[in-house]
Amino acid sequence: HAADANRTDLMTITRYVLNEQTKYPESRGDFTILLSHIVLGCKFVCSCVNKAGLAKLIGLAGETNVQASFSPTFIWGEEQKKLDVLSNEVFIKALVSSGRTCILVSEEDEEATFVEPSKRGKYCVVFDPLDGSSNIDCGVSIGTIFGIYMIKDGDEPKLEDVLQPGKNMLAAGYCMYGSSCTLVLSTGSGVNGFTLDPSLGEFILTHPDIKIPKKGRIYSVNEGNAKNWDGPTAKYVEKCKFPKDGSPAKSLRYIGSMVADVHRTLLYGGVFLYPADKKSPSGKLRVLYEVFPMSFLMEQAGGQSFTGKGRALDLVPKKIHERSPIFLGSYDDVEEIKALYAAEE
Ligand code: AHM
Ligand code: MG
Repeated sequence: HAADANRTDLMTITRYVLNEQTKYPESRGDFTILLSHIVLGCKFVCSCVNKAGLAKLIGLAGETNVQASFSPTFIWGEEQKKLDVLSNEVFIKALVSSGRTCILVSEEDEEATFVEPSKRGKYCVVFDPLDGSSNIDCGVSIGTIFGIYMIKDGDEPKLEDVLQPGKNMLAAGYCMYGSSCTLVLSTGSGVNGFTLDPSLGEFILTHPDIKIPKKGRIYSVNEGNAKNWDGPTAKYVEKCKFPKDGSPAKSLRYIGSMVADVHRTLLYGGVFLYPADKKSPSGKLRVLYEVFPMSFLMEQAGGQSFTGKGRALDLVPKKIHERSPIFLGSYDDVEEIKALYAAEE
């Protein structure tokens, strides 16, 4: 019986990735090791996020015990925002100690980290350790986003190795710290979702082969910026609310955490947009560790991702913290946005 089999035959994320690797006979398990270090970072952050609200209470009562069980830099209580700094440190240390990385780019660090030769491997990891930080204090979902590139064996790592188009990524994913902790991953052959079983401390495959609906009924955007939008964005959102072709109006959902907004878009369909506006002509979201990984996942799930000019994964970033406008989601919905931008030219 399938249900019984599931209970005793657990498909953990490590087992899943090991299976995937058997497709590559030359593989030495390096990717599996790298991923297990990313997973460790996600589990740590998840555990902190789950305690963040409580920590504030305990912090007021007396901080000493709480601090002892965590890194001393984790200042509970007064400064919960420290969570993003702590998350960054945990990821950097886990990635360096994996022995499989050479360049790390984090949203938290102005400069890229070049791993010292004795700990060097061939993977470059770009990541946002804790995205949606304005949502921490009120307990709303936040997440970690990551993308992985590889340098050629034996090459000396240089910044250009991470200034590559998103289509060259080997893998991308995010972990959402929400009502449950969900890790969504693509290694270039589809998208799979894993949920943390806290009693096991393992991510278990719960959403195999995620495909985004071809068309959706939800649009997701910060409408507070509407007065500064360009023509095509304004027209598209107008169309969502007042469709002229007899189709039903779309619902609006906007959390303000990219991971949560994209996760819902992936599962339910629809579009997520962070367009350019007059005040921020390049939008807000960062190419390397926000736009690229999410675009990679969208395409792998059968959706699309567009910048207002072209395919998002074709962008070639010039700087590690570059920004880009982004429109991603269901294939047909993004197609409509593309048509509006094409008509503008
Ligand atoms: P952050 O890196 O400061 O957390 O900002 C990124 C977040 C994304 O998660 C989200 O999509 C976006 O900012 C929301 O921005 P806004 O508040 O302008 O709507
Ligand atoms: Mg961010």
